[in-house]
Amino acid sequence: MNTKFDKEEFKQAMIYALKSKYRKKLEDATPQEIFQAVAYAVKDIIVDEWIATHKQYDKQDVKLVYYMSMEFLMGRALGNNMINLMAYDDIKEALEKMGLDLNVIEDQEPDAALGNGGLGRLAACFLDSLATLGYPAYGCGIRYRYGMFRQKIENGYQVEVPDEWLVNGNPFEVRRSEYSTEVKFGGYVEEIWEGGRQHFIQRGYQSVMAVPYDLPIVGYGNNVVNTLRIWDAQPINLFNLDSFDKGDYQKAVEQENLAKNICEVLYPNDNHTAGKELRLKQQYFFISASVQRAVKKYKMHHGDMRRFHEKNSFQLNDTHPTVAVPELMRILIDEEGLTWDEAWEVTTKTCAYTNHTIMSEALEKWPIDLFKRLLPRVYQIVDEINRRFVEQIRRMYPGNESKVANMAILYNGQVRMAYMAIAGSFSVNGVAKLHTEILKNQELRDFYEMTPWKFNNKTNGITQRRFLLHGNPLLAKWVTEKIGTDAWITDLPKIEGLAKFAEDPQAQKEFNEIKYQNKLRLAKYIKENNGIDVDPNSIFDVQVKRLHEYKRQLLNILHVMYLYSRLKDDPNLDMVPRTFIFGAKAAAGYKRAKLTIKLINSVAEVVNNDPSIQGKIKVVFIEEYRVSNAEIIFAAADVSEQISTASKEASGTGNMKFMLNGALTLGTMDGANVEIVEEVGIENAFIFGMSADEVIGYEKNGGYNPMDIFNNDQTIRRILMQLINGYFSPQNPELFRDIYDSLLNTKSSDRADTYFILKDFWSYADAQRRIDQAYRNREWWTKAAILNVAHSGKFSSDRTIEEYVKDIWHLDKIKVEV
Ligand code: 26Q
Repeated sequence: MNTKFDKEEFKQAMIYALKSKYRKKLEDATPQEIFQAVAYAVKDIIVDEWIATHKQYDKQDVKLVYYMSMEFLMGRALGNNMINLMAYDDIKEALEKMGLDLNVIEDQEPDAALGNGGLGRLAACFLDSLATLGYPAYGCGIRYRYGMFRQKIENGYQVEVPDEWLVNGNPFEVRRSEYSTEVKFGGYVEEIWEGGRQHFIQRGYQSVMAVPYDLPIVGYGNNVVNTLRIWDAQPINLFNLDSFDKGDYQKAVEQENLAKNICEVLYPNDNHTAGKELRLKQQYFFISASVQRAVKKYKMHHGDMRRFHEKNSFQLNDTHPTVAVPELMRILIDEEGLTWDEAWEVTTKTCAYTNHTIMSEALEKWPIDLFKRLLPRVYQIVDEINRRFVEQIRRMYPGNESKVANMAILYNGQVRMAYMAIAGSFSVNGVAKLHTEILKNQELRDFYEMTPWKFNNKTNGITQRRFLLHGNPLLAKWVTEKIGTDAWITDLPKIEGLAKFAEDPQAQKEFNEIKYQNKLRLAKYIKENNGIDVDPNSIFDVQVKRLHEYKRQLLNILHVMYLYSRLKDDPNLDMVPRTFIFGAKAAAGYKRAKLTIKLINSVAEVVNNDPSIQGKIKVVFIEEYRVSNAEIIFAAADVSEQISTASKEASGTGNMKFMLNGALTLGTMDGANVEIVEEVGIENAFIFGMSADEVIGYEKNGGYNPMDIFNNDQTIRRILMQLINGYFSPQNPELFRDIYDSLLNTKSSDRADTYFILKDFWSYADAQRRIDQAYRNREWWTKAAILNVAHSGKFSSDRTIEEYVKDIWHLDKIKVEV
């Protein structure tokens, strides 16, 4: 687009949108209406490239990747689309001329929060990179009516509020009813012989109509626009049928309810399965629709279904879309007439699986009864996949039934989705080096032994276009000036050119001024949203991510309590003022996580209002952490807290966003932190705590006894006692008892301190002390911060996508001229 932006044309497009959509003149439009008008004008530019891209796919008869995911955490689209059209500054100016402020307009857009956390945001970054690199791709997902709940903090507690992101309509989406397709649930399977072969017919089912909505995914400056296709469910209208009788009436109402429920809401669990029937319905719904469409599209230009995999890859984003394996089998066998062996060959050359977790509570298992009742024909296929897979295990390990127990897809009355994903895929990947090693050597060891060639690593990445160019415009501009090129926008390793300025006094001064401006921007946000004054000269120490015990927000806040106790003992304690910033949503049913939010807010309440500590510590809990405010938060951070129990965080991607914005990592040797340290040097990070091997070693021996620490360590004892003596909750001294118990196991039968918080406490406190010392030497700190930015090149999702393409998808780039 770049060259031919026409301000006057853009203005006319806006005015026309206001007129036709709202019957209004510019001067009478509300901010929301103006946002909509700007979005329509931008969409107008996009659509030409969108059409051209798809014409080019057909012309080149390209291979496609379908990125199948229950989650796409897209955030806001307007700013990102303008950036990728290379029209951001032009549009900003055009709007200024009309007396309009682009920032205010962007703030009118609700986040598209169709995801929980890392897994969903990764999918969004991948779409951005795929389009920017010019690879033919579809994202396939669900158009949830309510995305991730919005978080309110009331009296220190999280309250969940429905996310009505579609109330004003979504200006970028295009409803494609011509691609609607039926998805069937329940009933029974009738087997008949006809034409010398067996046929399987699903009868007595309920069905819904899957209707796709397409969202444009704009590549950066290359005229490529890919598609995120999200499916909505609509009732199939039985009321219109002629054979209207009582039975049909019942069925019609039931089908209407089924359709209403399926896409209603995103499950707000991160790294935890709920095992709810509706969730399985959601999975089959979007997978069946997506696979049906992929097959139909292929058949438009190709005759031989046995070569389907030559033109299509399905990437399964965790186990959530695994039903794609038996669904593709079903279509190939029942509808396309392939033999089992032919269909299996195609399926296992089409599907590839990405694992995002080793947490056992996140492994998806479905009761066989439920699976069979909901998906009777698909279940028959799963049963046969399992029968053949078990046969293969027995051939390979004769007499070794423990191998069958360890690997069977159907076991103990359950369908083990991860095992089905592995059996049905030609590629299985982890998301960071350490994570992939743990999969191969621990969690999925038997599978690795059987089929080592399937396993590979793809270290995660993030898009610098959103998290630097859009989120931190000051730093982005500075980087371009310093290294003399904006090539880093599509080639992040170029940012290495900053390294030579790390010790340059002038560059340091400029860098610090930018960080300071970004801290002011965040301080203003915090003042407006939390009513708390924070000191932009203090160290901004940030932990933002989903709330989960393994991520150890508790370790962070216990350390704040410890620091506070030291300041109470000695108000003149020499320390650099610190602002501890938290942001986290807890799954609605995760009691302990929600109590941890309350604890953070209770500590904040006391600490922030105690004049005796002279403002040396402030604690801020940012309400409603999401993609749009994340951009502001990363830009302002000095310290990036990445403190998961080693081995538990598959990768982490927030860690990369902080690094790119010049924060120093305070972290364990977990997930991608290991590779961050490899790139930036251990001397430019603050590393602490047990290693993954140590943690796994303890776990194999039943854990450790935190009572030994509690009994022998006065300081730790004093802090923990504050959880049960009302120090931070005078009205209810017992309030935090559950957290205390989780660490010491005085009541429950669970193991105590499963996440090694007390065991890592002093190592963490020492790392925090080193940070306090290091920050006093501003030349050193600034140098380390600049080096973090300079060495973040590896962590672009562009690099990750190139690796997926080379090792797994084998796509060709397209070129689009408009
Ligand atoms: C499963 C079944 C039923 C309901 C919910 C779920 C569910 C939903 C979301 C299970 C897991 C998730 C999300 C997992 C996730 O976000 N994992 C993160 O993935 C990132 C991208 O690879 C990694 O960087 C993180 O380390 C990992 O925690």
